[in-house]
Amino acid sequence: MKQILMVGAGSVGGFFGARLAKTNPDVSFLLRPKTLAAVKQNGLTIRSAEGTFTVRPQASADVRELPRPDLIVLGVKAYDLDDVLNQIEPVLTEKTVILTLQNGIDTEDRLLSRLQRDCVIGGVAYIYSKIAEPGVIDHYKKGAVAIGEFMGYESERLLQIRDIFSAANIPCHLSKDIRRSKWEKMCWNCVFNPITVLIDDHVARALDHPEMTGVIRQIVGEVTAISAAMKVPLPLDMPERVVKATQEIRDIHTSMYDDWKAGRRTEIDSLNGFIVQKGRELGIPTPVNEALTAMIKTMTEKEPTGPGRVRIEGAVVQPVSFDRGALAALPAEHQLDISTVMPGMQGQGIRLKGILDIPALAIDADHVAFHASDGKYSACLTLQQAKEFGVLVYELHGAALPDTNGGPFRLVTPGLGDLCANVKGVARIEITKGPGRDTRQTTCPPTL
Ligand SMILES: Nc1nc2c(c(=O)[nH]1)N[C@H]1C(S)=C(S)[C@@H](COP(=O)(O)O)O[C@H]1N2
Ligand SMILES: [Mo]
Repeated sequence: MKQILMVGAGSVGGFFGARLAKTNPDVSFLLRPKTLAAVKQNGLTIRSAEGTFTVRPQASADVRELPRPDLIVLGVKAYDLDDVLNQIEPVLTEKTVILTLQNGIDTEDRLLSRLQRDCVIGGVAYIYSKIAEPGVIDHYKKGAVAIGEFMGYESERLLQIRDIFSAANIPCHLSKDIRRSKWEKMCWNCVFNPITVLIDDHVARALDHPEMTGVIRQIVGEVTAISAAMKVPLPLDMPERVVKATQEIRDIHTSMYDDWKAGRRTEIDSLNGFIVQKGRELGIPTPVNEALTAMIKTMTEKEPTGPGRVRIEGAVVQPVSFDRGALAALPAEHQLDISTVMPGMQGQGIRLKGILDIPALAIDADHVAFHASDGKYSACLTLQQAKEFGVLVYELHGAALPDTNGGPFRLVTPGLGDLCANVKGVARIEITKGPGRDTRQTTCPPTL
């Protein structure tokens, strides 16, 4: 096993990969374009109390440009697995070994079922590190791995991987039951990842609150019920073990916390969400994990945006957004058959009164500006004019208003006379105090 390919240079892949590359010239990296550019320019840097260093390994966004690997180490998020498999497929041979270091339980099974070959070594990473910026990892605590064959024996290839890690001074424990090691870490992850996000604080804050003890017990109880049903029984005192293991890393946050703060997607679907999904399949109730999954997803998933939505923002207590379905669901009294104002057009509009009354407006808000999605065109009316005359057209012949007609949302103001405002492709409705932006020109007054 000579050539090693590290996939990803995040908090896990970056740290272990750099440590390996420091002493081993045969380590190369498969990276995403943004990270690749940073690593090509400045190398990959680990900042750590144990010593800061930079390596300049071979790296590419295309695996075919790198030496064909004997060992592939996956240090990417569980949700990137399918993507990564597509990328590495071209260089896989009968002998390539894949070591997985990601969180979650089903990575290895997904790999095996897709590749149909005994090529996977299970791994667990114990580390506390963060991406400071692309190509720069801050390392705070730990930095060890446990690896194991799923059948439990000490194979030749397992010992070779152990030697590779040992040569790089990375503590590498050989696990006789790697599935169990993964489930043990899963217990910890399912407790502290979501809780650190919900309390917006480090793990000790949760650990020290007396009422959390029961919650921790329930979360771990559900996780161990699932693991037992999946033939990995864990000890009865697992909740106490989780608490005990946390006492020595009291000050840390978690990867979910860091992902949330950095605006990245979290691994909730592979952690608590996985427990919930398996619980459904197996008929085992997992109410606490279900609540955590729902809350984390609601908190961390971005409000949907994009061409099919219009958002009311600015001087409002809380911005709101709508898609076509939400507009169609508003009360009939606000709906308008647009053939009544635009003869010959079979379509549907919503009176602005119906949507401007939904958000709580700032007390002294008095104007509203309608911005086109290209950011170039906008019209501003007083709130009163908008409520009296404004209509947002959102449907033509029962389908979304096409772009060619100024869709998906077009402001018209029938009856407003010379002041008429007409904006194609409205994406933002901005409530303002005093007149807002208006780019209309008098040389070609809008029609209607
Ligand atoms: N987003 C956007 N909306 C707009 C404009 C524009 O340039 N951008 N021009 C306005 C003017 S001056 C006219 S006459 C009408 C033209 O609409 P039409 O392209 O459907 O004929 O759109 C109005 N709304
Ligand atoms: Mo116009």
